[in-house]
Amino acid sequence: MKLARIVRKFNPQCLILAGGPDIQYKHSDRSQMYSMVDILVEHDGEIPFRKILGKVLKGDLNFEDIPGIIILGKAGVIETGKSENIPRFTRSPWLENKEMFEKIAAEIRSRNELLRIIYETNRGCPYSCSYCNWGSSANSKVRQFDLRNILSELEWLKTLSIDEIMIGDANFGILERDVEIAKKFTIFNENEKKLVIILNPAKNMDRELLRL
Ligand code: B12
Ligand code: SF4
Repeated sequence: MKLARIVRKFNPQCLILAGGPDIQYKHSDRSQMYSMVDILVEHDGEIPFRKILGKVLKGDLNFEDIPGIIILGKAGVIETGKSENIPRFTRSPWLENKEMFEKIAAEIRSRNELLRIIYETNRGCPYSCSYCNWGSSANSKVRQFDLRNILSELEWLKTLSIDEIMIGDANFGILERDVEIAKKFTIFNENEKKLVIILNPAKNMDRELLRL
């Protein structure tokens, strides 16, 4: 928010968006807390963010018809209803943007820094811990990323000689197919470098975790 305040100071016309798990979307004081922000994007960002950019490109600054956002304007707070989430992740942002990631990886390696990525195989969580916006109703279904894409992505990531993969899933191991994904990770053993994998295992699943 500090950064948003600085941007606002030097460019009062700049459209400022915020999103992600750290925002307190339902806070009674949200318009004050985020007074330097124009729009809060709750839940998944892919669809609303693209729609917002599409409108900006056309010079249309009325965002009230984009579902799932909270507009913090001078006229007050406008909530635009249930957000639009991608129901099944059939596309691969990694493979579709291979060249860009390969360029970034080469740059990081040229600085002798570690190559670390955050990697999702599914999104959502069926539990409802009160402090966490993942267990909220909009994100309570576990939505899977396409298994064929995952297997191809791991083959490609192996060629990048990644140092660390942080699995972003809330509960890796919750799906039967996660065993197949875990097995696929063994291809990284063929690399000279040791790959570090960080994961949050599914709850109450000691036996399944041992299988992984
Ligand atoms: C990787 C990770 C970390 C890494 C981050 C590394 C990095 N450089 O980014 C590390 C280990 C540092 C970390 C630390 C912490 N984390 Co963490 N982390 C995660 C994890 C596993 C993955 C995040 C991720 O990249 N997801 C994948 C992306 C695609 O999803 P996303 O971030 O949600 O983004 C989507 C939308 O939220 C939205 N969006 C996000 N940002 C924005 C911004 C804009 C402008 C827009 C329009 C949209 C948008 O669009 C994206 C696409 O849909 C999540 C769990 C999870 N799976 O999300 C927990 C999670 C976010 N962390 C959590 C917590 C509690 C923490 C810590 C506070 C832990 C602690 N006690 O220290 C710290 C806080 C660090 C900080 N300064 O904020 C909680 C948040 C709970 C909540 N607020 O509801 C989560 C949800 C895990 C959990 N259930 O406990 N974390
Ligand atoms: S199990 Fe983890 S991700 Fe799921 S609701 Fe609880 S804290 Fe959030």
